[in-house]
Amino acid sequence: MSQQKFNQARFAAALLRQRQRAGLSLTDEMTVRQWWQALSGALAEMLAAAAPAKPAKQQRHVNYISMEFLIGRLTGNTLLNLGWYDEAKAALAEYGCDLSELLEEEIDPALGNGGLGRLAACFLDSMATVGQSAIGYGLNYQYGLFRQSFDDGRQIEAPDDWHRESYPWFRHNSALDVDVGFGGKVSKNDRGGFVWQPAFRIRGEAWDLPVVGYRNGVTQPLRLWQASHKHPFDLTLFNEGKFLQAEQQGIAAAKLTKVLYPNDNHQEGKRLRLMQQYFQCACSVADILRRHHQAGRQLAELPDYEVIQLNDTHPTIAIPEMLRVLLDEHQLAWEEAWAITSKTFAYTNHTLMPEALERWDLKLVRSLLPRHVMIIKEIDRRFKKLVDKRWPGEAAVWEKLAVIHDNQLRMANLCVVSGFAVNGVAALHSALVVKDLFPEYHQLWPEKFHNVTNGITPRRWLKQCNPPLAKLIDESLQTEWVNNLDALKGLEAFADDAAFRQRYRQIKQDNKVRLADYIQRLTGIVVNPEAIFDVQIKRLHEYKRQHLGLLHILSCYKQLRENPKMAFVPRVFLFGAKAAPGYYLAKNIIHAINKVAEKINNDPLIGDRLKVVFIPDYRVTAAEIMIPAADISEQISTAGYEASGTGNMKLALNGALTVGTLDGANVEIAEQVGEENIFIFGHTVDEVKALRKSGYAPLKLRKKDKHLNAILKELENGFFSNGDKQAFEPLLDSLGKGGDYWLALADFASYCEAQKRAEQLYLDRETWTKMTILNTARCGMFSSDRSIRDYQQRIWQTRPTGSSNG
Ligand code: 26Q
Repeated sequence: MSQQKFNQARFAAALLRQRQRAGLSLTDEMTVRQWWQALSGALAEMLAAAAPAKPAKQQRHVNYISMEFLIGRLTGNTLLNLGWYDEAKAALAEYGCDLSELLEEEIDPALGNGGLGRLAACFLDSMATVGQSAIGYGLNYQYGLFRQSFDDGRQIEAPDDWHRESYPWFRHNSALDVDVGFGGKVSKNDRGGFVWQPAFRIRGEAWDLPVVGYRNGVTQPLRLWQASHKHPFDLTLFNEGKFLQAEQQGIAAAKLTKVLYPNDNHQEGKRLRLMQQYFQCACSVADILRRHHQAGRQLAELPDYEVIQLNDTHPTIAIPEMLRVLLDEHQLAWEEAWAITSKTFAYTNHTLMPEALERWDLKLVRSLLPRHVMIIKEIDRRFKKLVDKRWPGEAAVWEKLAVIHDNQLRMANLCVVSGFAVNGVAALHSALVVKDLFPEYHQLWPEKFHNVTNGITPRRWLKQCNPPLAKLIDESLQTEWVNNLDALKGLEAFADDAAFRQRYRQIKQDNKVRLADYIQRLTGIVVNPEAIFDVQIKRLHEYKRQHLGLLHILSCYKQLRENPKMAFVPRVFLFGAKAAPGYYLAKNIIHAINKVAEKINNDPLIGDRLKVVFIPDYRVTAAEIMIPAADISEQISTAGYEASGTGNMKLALNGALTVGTLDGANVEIAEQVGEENIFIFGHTVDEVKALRKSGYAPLKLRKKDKHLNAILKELENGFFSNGDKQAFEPLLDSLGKGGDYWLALADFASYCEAQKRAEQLYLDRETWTKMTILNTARCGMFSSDRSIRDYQQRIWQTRPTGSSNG
């Protein structure tokens, strides 16, 4: 398909309709926000009228199920992908409206926690762009990820009511409503089959957002399910005079999609979360089968036409749900139902951390989903036969591989056993998935395991967030690169061109000034745009080691105080991070960074040589301002724990140099940009394992290293906390008697050394600029278009034959 042309007359008519619907006939009385509403509503209307894309021949349709889609602002991005930006700008100017001002009105739909949710959004953009027919299935939370503010440096959470009721991009299609059962019991029917009689039902409403491909005429849906009740109001109760109770069933049902759980890489076995998972899966499976039937196809053909990609284990329950529908509603035999299911599902793993691997209490699952537990037991029973044959008499192997163990349901195991493909999200991570997480499964089914290295959409993460750099690339390459990111290779030749370097450097500088303004408006802190902008933006987690960053800052500060005349390249350390509200230690780290920042920023002896800024409420929109302005990208997780990372890719693409460990996709970034254009430090995965095995003792290390000891002392003795010696106790304990599990102290010296190297190089402006240009030029492989093509080749387009089990 080709690009849809902007039709001025249709646009004007749609805009007028939107305004009339909102009762806004007088344009000069409209607020900027109302203009944003009208514009977005008009565009949504025009897109809804467009014909849906048909899958290319021989292409399986992708159903991407994810509990999170961190889409960010939609209006500007959609205009950019449509190629209508300039036309819309001109059309609005006639009403005296400034498009960019209007786009700032959009609130960020924060329907995700971090990397996994943002990846899902990048993938939707890329699937539409490369012509992969797809639908995203998620949940329409009323409250997205909490809003963050600080009180005396401590994180405060507030609900994120993003006003989904009036979000102009939504289209509710009531023809797609689904009813989802919960609880109740299972009985037998007269044909010997099982019948589930749920105790109650909740209605799922389909709320669609359009996903627009880059200038190719493709629009496909992100379908977000929203819970409601069939009869939100009980008229019998109302007529009996029980006015309050009459509304209860509606309120109870709507609770289900009230709020996104704010945990990242940590599972909590909450009943409501499980209900969310099942609700989403049941709605999505019903929708997939509805489309399949509507197309006049047979059930047995399902895997020929559809693939269901599970974004981590959160939607695993879709597997037994598919089996239940096939067995109980379509009366298929187990073998038939299993053959279909096990050729349809594929699973992406995003973490190796034990606390993030989902396990559910079997009793809890049974109380909500009695029939599903029966089905899972049958899967497990049949699978056990296979394991017994392969490892006769080895109880320990079965203990590891069983889907149900110790009255717990292990979601990852269920995915591996029931799906036709499993993939990790970076080369190193995928290798560890095989080696450390699923070695026996790999022996059973080596062909199931794949790597697909993550990617990011260059539409949002370069063209939209960094227009001056995009323009420079346009002018230099004279070719469309944003949907062919390998073309950036052509920039290598310009790295030796002094005039080009000057322009590239100036763009970075302008972006830094823009960020400095933003910081001042937001926090009142004045930063020096000539300083190195050192950026660590990601969820707050011990394994990501924001506290290692903090130790380095403390080290710089101490050295500067002891030796005020020392040669020191001015630095601004920027953080953006939310901690899960129940993650006590993570919140203590935020507090520590903020208190240290306060002291340093107000120290007259330091001036603007050192500043520390913790940007509150980090989210997609903040990332879009910070990333283009970064000089240094902090990717300093303990090796083996960051599955991939995607911020690392966004920053490198925008010309920040990485200071990082050999973890996740950093390894591949180093390969691409070259060892000489990145600052690698710290223990490797194997060294981490060896160090722990040999009995790592952080307290000994601290004793030996006087400087390290001194900076930790200053955290202990109240120097940064108005004399409060307990303020950072949780953090200090974790680094001391807690054993420093994440090896912050073990990597400290090598980290400081890498920082020193970076700093020295920064002084050599021409070399530094050259390195940053080479980073941009060599990041082509991190386009999510490439990731999607890898999924197509390695996973989605294969025709799995035969079932793997039972
Ligand atoms: C699970 C159960 C109950 C409640 C919450 C959760 C939950 C929610 C979110 C568990 C994990 C997450 C998010 C994980 C995540 O974002 N992982 C990141 O995924 C990125 C995309 O692949 C990687 O780049 C990151 O390395 C990885 O940490």
